[in-house]
Amino acid sequence: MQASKAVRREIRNFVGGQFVDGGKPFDIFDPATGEVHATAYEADRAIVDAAVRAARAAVNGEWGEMTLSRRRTLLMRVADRIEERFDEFLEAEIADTGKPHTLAHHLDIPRGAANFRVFADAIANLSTEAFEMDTPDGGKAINYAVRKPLGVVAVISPWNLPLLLMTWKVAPAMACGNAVIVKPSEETPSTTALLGEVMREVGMPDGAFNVVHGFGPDSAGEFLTSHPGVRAITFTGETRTGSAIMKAAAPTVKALSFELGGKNAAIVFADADMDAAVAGLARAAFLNTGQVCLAPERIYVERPVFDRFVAGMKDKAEQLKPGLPHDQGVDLGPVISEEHRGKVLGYYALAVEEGATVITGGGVPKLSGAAANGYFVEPTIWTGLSHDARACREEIFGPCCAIIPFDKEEEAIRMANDSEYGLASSIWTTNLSRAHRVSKAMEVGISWVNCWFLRDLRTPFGGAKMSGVGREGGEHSINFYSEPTNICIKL
Ligand code: NAD
Ligand code: 6OD
Repeated sequence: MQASKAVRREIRNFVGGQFVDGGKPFDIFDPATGEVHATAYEADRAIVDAAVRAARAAVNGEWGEMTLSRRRTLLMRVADRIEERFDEFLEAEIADTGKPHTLAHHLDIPRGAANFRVFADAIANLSTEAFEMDTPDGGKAINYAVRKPLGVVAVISPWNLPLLLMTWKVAPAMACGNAVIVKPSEETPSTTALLGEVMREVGMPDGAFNVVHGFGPDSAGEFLTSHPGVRAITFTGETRTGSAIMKAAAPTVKALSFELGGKNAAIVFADADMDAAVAGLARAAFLNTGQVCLAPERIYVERPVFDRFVAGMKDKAEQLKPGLPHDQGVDLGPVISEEHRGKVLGYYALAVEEGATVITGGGVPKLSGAAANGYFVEPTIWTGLSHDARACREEIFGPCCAIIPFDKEEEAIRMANDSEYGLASSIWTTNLSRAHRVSKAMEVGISWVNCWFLRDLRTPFGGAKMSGVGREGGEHSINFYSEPTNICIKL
């Protein structure tokens, strides 16, 4: 599935182990150039219905009856095959997102493979509970639980880390024996389509993995999330989309796991290793052009080191080189779309209206050649914003951050927690007691200390408040994608 300028990639729905014809074509843009590089086909209700039927048949058929060891072997083969076709996945991800080659090479594609290995292992190594009990007649009974898949699981994924975030849900769902139907983001369908090819190549039973393409409301997303044949929805995306999905899922009472938006805070104490804090938080704020749900868009810095920290961040931001994904030294890609660039630039203007001092950036970089029409924005740093400004409260999802001084630990904690979101925080200090105390006080799902986005896939991952519902990772994923049946045997 090589992209080329002459031949546009065709991305069809994948149902019951086959790429099927049908659906309305729509364009997929390369954000680094603004050019159309592929055509995808929007699944209508009939295609979504067929996907649900195929998934149900898989659960009731070969896939549902398969031994755990065979299931694990197949999932390991999926991981192997992603690695064998590494360059194709890499180029597909780059074409859809415009992200730098080095980033996709080191993060997105390896994590796609790792997700399958981790959950193939997790499902084999988890026990279920057992209790021996006394019975009223003076005898005994034994209770034990067996895990069963939920059935048909819908996976709705976003555009920022397409393969990574989609496989983060698909792998545990399939490890538990569910059949999945993925609806990837309409902006980034290519690596999900490639995964369909991989599923066929490894001999995955038909219907265990399906893909429907399209949009959210009145399209494949809504048809899937409101479908009575779907038992569970696992979703990553914006909080307001999560809210719409929750409504669609309510009439048929589906299980839900939601990883939603964030407005993450970082706190830098004066005793922190300042070089490490600057390097770590510049990476956190600007990686993937700020389009990481965990990125700190608010950084609270203890006043004695404020100026030094701001100067360090400015330096790092100005060293970033925007450009085409394969160009030498490029480490800043575009944002995902013209529309998203408009939103980010709108916040750049708003921050100024709200009284920000622009330390660096604030606009669009001047690029030449093919990148001139790409959706680039400058990495941007603000000071002087009130913690209450909209630019400090609303998720922007671009390469930007506000840096705000504080004097007391309690003040930093209060400002960090003063948000409707609660996804992640990043605390920088060399004082171990403070690291623990402040991390524990954060109203978030994940708090990193002297690091950011350091992931052990066995740990709980998810958001507090409006950043999510539930936890995934390791046994937390297995617990969501399976349900125990208790068996009570009177002895
Ligand atoms: P989005 O919510 O716009 O879209 C996500 C997916 O939902 C897409 O596939 C989209 O087509 C689908 N969708 C949209 N409306 C729908 C509807 N009514 N019914 C069913 N499906 C629908 O999100 P996005 O713009 O793709 O991604 C960016 C957002 O995702 C940011 O808010 C970011 O914080 C969040 N995010 C969160 C995490 C996390 O782990 N918490 C991870 C990555 C991204
Ligand atoms: O690393 C992960 O498992 C994960 N879910 C990361 C989310 C990143 C958000 O953009």
